[in-house]
Amino acid sequence: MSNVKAARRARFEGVFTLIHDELITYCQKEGMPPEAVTWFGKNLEHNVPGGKLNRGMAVVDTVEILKGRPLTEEEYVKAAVLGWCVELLQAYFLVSDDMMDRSITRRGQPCWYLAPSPAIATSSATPASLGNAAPQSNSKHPLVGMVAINDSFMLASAIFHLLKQHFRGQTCYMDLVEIFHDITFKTEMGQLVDLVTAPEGVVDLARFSMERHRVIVTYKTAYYSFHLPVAIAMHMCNIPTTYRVRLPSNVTKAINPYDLTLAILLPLGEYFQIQDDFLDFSATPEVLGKIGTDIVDNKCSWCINKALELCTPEQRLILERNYGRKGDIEAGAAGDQDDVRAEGSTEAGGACERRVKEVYEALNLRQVYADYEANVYRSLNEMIDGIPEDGVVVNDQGNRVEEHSGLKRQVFRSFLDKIYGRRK
Ligand code: DMA
Ligand code: MG
Ligand code: MG
Ligand code: MG
Repeated sequence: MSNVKAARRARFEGVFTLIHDELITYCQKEGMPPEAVTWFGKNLEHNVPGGKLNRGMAVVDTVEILKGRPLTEEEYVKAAVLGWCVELLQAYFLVSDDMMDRSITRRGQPCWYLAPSPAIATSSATPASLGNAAPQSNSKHPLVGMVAINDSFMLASAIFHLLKQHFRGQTCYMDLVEIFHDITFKTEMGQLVDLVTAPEGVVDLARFSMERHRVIVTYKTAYYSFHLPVAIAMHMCNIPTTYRVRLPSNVTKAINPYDLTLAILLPLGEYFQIQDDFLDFSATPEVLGKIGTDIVDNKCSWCINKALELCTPEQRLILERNYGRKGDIEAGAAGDQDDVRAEGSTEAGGACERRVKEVYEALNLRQVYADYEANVYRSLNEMIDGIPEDGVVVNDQGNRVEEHSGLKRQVFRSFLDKIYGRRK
C-alpha cells in the first residue's frame, strides 16, 4: 500500500474509533450491564473495520469529488460517519450471510458466529488463522453461535442511531434515513432470491440462468455496495433530484442525477459480484481471506451459468452429479457429509467440488472471465464518458447555480479503477 493510501485509510479508521465509542457510550447510558456492553463492543470490532473499506471510503471520495475541493474537518467527519454507516450495513449482511452460507472464515478470521464467545474470551485469545480448524464449541470454549443473529440486527440499528446523532435537523436527514431503509430491503430481497435459487439438497441446474443471476447480484450486491455510497454522498451535498445543465452547445438539458448514477452503478455492481463469484472459484483462501463455498452451496454463480452455456452434454452430466454436494457422492461417501466444513479443512467440498472445478478448467473459464472483464471494462468506461459534465448547472432562469456543480465522471472512474482486475 502506498503511503498516501495508508494515510487515507488511517484517517478513515480514526472515525471508526469515534463511532465505536459513541455507540458504546449509548449502551452504557441505557444501563446495559457490562457483559452486554463488552459483547457489543466485540461485535463491532470483529465485524465492522477489518475489510477493504472500499464502500465506506467511497462515500468520502465522492463527497470530495462533488465538492471539488478538500473537505473541512467537520465535512470530513460527517462524510466518514456516513461511510461507516455503509460499513455497518455491510457487516450486518455479512454476519447473517455467513450463517446462511455456512461459511467458515471471513477477512482471514473465523466468521462471527464461529468466533469464541466474548463472554469468555480474554484479551489474549487469538482467532484461529486461515487454514486452521474453525473453532469448535465446547463447554470450555463456547462460540458466539446464534447470538450472532441479534448481533447482526444491532449492527443495522446502529446505523439509524448514528444518522440521528449526526444528521437530524439537516436537509438531507430524511433522504438518508429513507435510502438506508430502502436499500436494506432491496438487499434482503436479493439474499432471498440467492437462497431460494439454491435450496439445500435440491440440485436442479435448470433453475439457473444469467437472467436469474443478474437479479440476484443486482439486488444482493449492486444497490448497497455501489449505488448507496454514491447516493448518500450526493444527498449530503444536497444535490437535487433534477437539475438543468447548459451544455457548451448552449442547449439546456434536464438531468436526474440519481437515475443517471443508478444506470451506471448497477452494471458496475454486477461486474463486482461476477468478480466475487469468479474469485470464489479461482482465488486461494489465503489471498481471498475467505473459503469459497459457492459450488458446495449450490449457488447460482456466474461460473456455473457460464459453464452451463459452454459445456458438452457429458460435462453437463458431471456438473449435475457434483454441483451443490458436500463430499464425494461418486465414491459412495454421501452418507455422513453433514458438516464437512466444520471439521476444519480449508477445503469446502471435497471430491464433488473438485470435479466441478475440473470442468471449469476444461472449459477455460479463467480465459472466458478475462475476456468478459476486458469487455465490461470497455463498456462501463463508455457509459461514464456519456455523463454530461462539461456543461454549467443552471436554474430555470438560465442563471448559474452556486450550490453544486453537478455529477462528475470521476465519481464513477474512481470506483471502476479501484475494482478493475482485483484479485481479492
Ligand atoms: C454477498 O453474497 C451478499 C451480501 C448481501 C453479503 P456472497 O454470499 O457471494 O458473499 P461472500 O462471497 O462474501 O460470502
Ligand atoms: Mg456468502
Ligand atoms: Mg451469500
Ligand atoms: Mg461470494
